[in-house]
Amino acid sequence: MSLHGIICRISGILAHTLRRREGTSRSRHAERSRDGARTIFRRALLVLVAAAWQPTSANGDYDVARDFSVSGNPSPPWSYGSSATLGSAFNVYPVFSRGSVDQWSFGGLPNVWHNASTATVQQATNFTPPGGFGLHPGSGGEYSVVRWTAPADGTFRITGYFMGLDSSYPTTTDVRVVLNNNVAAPLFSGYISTYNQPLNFSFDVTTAGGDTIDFAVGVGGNGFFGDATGLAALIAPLTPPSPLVVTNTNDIGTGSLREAINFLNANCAAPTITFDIPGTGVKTIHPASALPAITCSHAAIDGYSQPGSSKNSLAVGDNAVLLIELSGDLAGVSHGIAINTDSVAVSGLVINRFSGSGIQILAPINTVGSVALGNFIGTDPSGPPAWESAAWIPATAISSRATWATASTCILGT
Ligand SMILES: [Ca+2]
Repeated sequence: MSLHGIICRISGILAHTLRRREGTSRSRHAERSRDGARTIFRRALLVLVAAAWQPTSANGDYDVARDFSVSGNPSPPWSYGSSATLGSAFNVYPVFSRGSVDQWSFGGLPNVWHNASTATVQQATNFTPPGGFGLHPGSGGEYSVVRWTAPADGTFRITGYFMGLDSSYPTTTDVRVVLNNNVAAPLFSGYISTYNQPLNFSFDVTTAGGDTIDFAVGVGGNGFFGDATGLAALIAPLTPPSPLVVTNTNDIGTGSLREAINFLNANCAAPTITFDIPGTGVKTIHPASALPAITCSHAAIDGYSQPGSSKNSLAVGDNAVLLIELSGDLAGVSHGIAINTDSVAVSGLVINRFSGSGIQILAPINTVGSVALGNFIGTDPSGPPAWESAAWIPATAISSRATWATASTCILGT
């Protein structure tokens, strides 16, 4: 084949294949859009609910007010208690009482409480909103503390606020969020000197199982005077990035394409590799050796998942934006993407400079069903025609051992 031969073809059969696949893709896209809308709605609802201090359903997170225990203390992962000074021994409240609010204490102050009703509860000059949680320090300067003990290793996003509940004085307290009693370097510290004005906090914490996070309220600079303090705290696990998402251009390691292919081959139940590499412009991956062959049937590598990418929308010509480039300049004797199974889709990639094929089928002859859609193979990311004089065109762009659908794939040097 001529090195200057250009194939940008859409055959009837292949276009039919593309329409079928894109039809499926549109359906999936619609599903994703609906799922996205549902997720946004749920998050918005959660924010509204949290802001109103209303209980929410458990979904793997922890909410100091929603999870309030009326049956025991500790009530893992939460425990309610006090320390004589900030960071000193934590003593669990043994006494539960139920009045206009539910509370744990030693029989007086300090204490913690929860308003389980749907109305604001007034106690003297203190107002606890519906569903609200509060802490009051002791007359001897004791801190009132609610402690969360990490049930397992993990990374969590902790959001919420302290808020003065005393409408008259108003509330005057010092507040802390402390990891493992490290009071010298609290996760958060502040001072309350207002009524009904939230003092917000938000941070991410990586914990080992058994680590403690204390939310502590002291009497403030003016002593035991006007100290009712509300607390909203949501501790939500952060989902680690999927190993199938390529997040950098490294050759090896977490977030690399090589690691994603290895994970894909070991976990064929979820076989789509996507890209989310930070920053704008083309992201070029330079494998230092051959990438592992794909061995999962129905796997996919979707270069169009990279933010900013877009598929060709023209019937003639090509306006696709491809931002993931796979360059074989450092790969030695190697193909770009090697496939040793059936029914693999490769789309949205620029593949060039490999000594072998851009995409190579290793599966037996006549293995049916693999698809290459919207790739530039043997070109630079600008596609035709700028790459025509490039000197690094592979001898074979796509091997032909299997049946291929190559709709909208531009190939140089086949
Ligand atoms: Ca005070």
